[in-house]
Amino acid sequence: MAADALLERVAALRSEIERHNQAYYVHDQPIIPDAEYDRLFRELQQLEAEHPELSSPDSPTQRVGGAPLAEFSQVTHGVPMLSLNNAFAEEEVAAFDRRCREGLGVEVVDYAVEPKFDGLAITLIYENGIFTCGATRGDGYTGEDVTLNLRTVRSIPLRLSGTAQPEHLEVRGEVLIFRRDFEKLNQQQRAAGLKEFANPRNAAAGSLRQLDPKITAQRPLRFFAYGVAASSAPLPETHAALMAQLHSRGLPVAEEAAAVSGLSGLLDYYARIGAARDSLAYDIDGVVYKVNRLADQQKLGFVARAPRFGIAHKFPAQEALTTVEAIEVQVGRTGALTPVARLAPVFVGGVTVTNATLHNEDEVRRKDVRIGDTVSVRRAGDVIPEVAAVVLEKRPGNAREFVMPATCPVCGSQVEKPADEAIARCSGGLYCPAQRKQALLHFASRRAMDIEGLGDKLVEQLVDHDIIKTPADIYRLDLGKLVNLERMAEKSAGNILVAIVQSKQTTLARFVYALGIRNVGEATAKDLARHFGSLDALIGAGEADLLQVSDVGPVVAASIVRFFAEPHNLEVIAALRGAGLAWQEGEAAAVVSSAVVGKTFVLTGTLPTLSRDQAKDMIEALGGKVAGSVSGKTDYVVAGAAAGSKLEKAQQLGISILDEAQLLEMLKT
Ligand code: 9MJ
Repeated sequence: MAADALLERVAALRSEIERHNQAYYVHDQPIIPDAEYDRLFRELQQLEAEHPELSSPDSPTQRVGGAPLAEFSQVTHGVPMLSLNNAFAEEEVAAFDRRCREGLGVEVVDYAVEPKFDGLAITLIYENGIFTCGATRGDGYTGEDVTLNLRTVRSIPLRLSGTAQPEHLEVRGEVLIFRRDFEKLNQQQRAAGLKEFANPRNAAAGSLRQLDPKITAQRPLRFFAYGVAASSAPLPETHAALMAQLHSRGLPVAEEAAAVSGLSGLLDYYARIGAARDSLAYDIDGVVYKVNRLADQQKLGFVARAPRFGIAHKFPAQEALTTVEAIEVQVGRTGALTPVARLAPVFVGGVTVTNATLHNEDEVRRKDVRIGDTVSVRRAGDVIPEVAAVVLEKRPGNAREFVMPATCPVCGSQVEKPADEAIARCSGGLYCPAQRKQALLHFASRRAMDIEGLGDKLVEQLVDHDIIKTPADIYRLDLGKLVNLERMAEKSAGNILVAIVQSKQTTLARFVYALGIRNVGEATAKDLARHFGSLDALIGAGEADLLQVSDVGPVVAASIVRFFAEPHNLEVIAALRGAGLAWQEGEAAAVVSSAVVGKTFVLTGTLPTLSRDQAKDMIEALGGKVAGSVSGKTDYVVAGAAAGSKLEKAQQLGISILDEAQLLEMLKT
């Protein structure tokens, strides 16, 4: 490349990359996909590597610089980094507003209001628009020089945008981690066998105080500006205008910031942000009110160590310390066993919390929560409270470890936990009261036993009134038991009873599917029925036998064996057979030979005579498979009227397309 062209390209790449940083971090509106950004970045890196004479400290490639530090040096803040006073109750806010009104001699004060970021306060110094120094708050007067770490934070511009830059500008703001990035970071920590962070704030603090900037560079830190401590250029008239100016210079500011008037404006804002709190991308612990006119701020001045012109109105804490009195196990609808910490009652996030989920056994081990421990409990909005971390220093000598029970605390069936899964489950699917409603609904569903009318509401009532405990009880229902239920006319009760009787004549495949064995869906149930021919052969099958069935792998085989090993389940099956459920049994099916064996079909559009379920049943009965979407694995697409994108895709992929007549013809051969 000619020297001029090279210079031009490097400059273009630098400004292009900074533009995308801005779009992404400051305006929250990425313009190009991440991959394209990475490509530009790599191109710039390569040009700079080939031409070291072009390197420049404000190039976006220079965010991660040199070697780790031995320690941070101290920085004395030119203007102290004071914190705001806190208000918790409305009266305290009213008192603040009164002081402002009296201090300024006005009836109504105009305020700038903004979220209170729950991160770490920092200060950034820009000289002629170039980022030169960044420091933590420390004790407010002296902090630590974390410039190298802050250079790695992509939402902090290394060079401010716009033309006229003040010679000296000192920006104040907060470094934090977005909640979704925090979840990802903890997943990575977990995968690497490292300790997880208790919350985004701790993660941000730990990341900012790394002596090796390369580590900080891997952490998803963000920055938001909320003030200016010093500027060599004149400032705008109001705080709101000042924030807009920082934004135009490329610094991220809170989108939720607003301007309001008087006490009612403050309290409305508090309520509005409080309601939106859980949907924000980051944690906040309150809102901040500042007198909007900067001249008025000056006039009000400071008391002790805090400005008089502003106050932080805090939300109720979302984390609090308490003790674990017991760890019990709850059984969910699907049989999942969840350890739950029973806590000494504690007030968190505006409510009293007495339980917190521990998710699963691995989580209990990872967090090392023991009975008797002091823990910090976290609650975010409507989310179930969880144990965030253990305070190890407070662990009593007699703290006890949690042991997952070997049998279900609800029904006594064996608990199963496949080695590669985190969740332990009750294996008494057909019998366990905790799983009853779910099991019954599945049993009666259309593609299982197909009992029309036995839906949510009815199952709910039948179980709650103790009329039905297991699917076998369905076949003991009579008119007398049904008509006493809410909203159950004699006619519909009659219809349901007819549907129940009709369901007795079924197929082995439907019956196996209806049992609700974990990992056994409709297709597997069909394969099992075809392979074993009879229920007893299936019940007696060992894992090795099951692995012979097409598409049955070790996980499915293990869950089938466990299901039939549970005596409670066998009792229910015996009762169902006793109730007269019947299906055609036979020898293990000989390998069927038909034109559709092993072929994958996709159905689309409306066929002239067959319903979609009918076509599916026919194809599957003859050994074909029916898939939901068209892919390279599709052999045939059966298209009816108003077929849409699936047909188009099939045409693109050159897949054979059949109409109903051709399908029927094929099924015959
Ligand atoms: C936070 N933490 O969000 C201030 N803050 O202003 C906001 N903190 C502050 N303003 C003066 N939004 C001192 C501290």
